[in-house]
Amino acid sequence: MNKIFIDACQGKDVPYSPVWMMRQAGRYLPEYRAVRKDAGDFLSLCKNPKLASDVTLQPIDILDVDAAIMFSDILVVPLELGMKLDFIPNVGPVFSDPIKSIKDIQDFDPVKCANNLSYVYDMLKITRDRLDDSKALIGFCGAPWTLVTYMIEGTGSKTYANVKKLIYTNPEFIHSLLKVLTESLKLYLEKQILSGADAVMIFDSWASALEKDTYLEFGWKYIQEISTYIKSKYPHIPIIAFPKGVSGYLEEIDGDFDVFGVDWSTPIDLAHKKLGSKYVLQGNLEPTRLYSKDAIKEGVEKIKKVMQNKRHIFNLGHGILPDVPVENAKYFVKLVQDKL
Ligand code: 1CP
Repeated sequence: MNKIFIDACQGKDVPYSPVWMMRQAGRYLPEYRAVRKDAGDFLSLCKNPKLASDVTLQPIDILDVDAAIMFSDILVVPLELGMKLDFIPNVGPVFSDPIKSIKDIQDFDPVKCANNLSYVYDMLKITRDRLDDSKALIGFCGAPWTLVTYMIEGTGSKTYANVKKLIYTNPEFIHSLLKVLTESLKLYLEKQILSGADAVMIFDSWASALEKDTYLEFGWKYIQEISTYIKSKYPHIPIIAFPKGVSGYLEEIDGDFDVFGVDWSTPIDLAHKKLGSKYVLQGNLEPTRLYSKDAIKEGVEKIKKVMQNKRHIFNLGHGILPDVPVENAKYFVKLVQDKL
């Protein structure tokens, strides 16, 4: 059966722009909070294929979105390269032993890392079996640059001072780390595809932390390398790239991918003008609009006016926030699907 999401990724005509939300399986859903409690903690949930599959499917059952995104986190890759990771409630991810020098990465092995992530592949296999044929299953990874920020800063950062200091004082070291990650991510996405992912997305959430030329060299270049590898082997699998915060130089964004994820700070008409003929666009409702139905309606109409249901996938411009009313998330999905 045709999946409207995959058709849209491939630029085909579809009855409406398919819709899903970044972080759609998450804390705003009481059903998610219940399963996470059963699992014990966030990482145990990620490592439990059956429970991770259950939460992957929750937004399909509750919201009727057009695609499920596998439940996991971008940081399982550094975890399986051998770093110690904790998710601390109300704080977020913490690497207690962040990377400081080349000797900290000597034992990183991309093949071992990709093999260690078998719990993700098991979850994808179960989920693809359980998911209706009309719905797509999205796999994902974090981009090398965004992963490096966590691996060096140890946690989320406001200034990225440690990692940026290394970019300007020891660029070879940062490139060595980016290269190990790039090799790991190629194999990781490939194994996700072989386990049932119908499309894959690369999240570069902290692209905006770098100035343009530095981002192109330390960030975008590695996304291009991963996309080219995947496209050359799996040309039918759509790739979504989401470099967040690059609106000042959209015309320099180029690569072997199908869909460009537009973040909420990028005007959709600007993205449409600069990239709309080259890539299908995904996005970009401002996530806090989900607090108000009027704001949702106004935001959706603005986007529809520019995109005209062509070469477009509806999504938020970043992740859904934990205190958004489920009712409003449902309203957003139904409004886009013309099912109100
Ligand atoms: O308490 C909890 O239950 C943990 C909250 C949580 C959840 C639900 C985290 C911790 N990760 C996730 C799941 C997750 N993370 C998904 C699941 C699929 C879905 O979208 O439904 C995805 C795709 C991610 C990706 C992710 N993790 C990104 C990239 C996307 C983005 O939002 O920018 C990033 C930067 C992370 C790191 C991370 N993991 C968790 C948190 C709180 C964070 C961000 C911390 C920070 O702001 O630095």
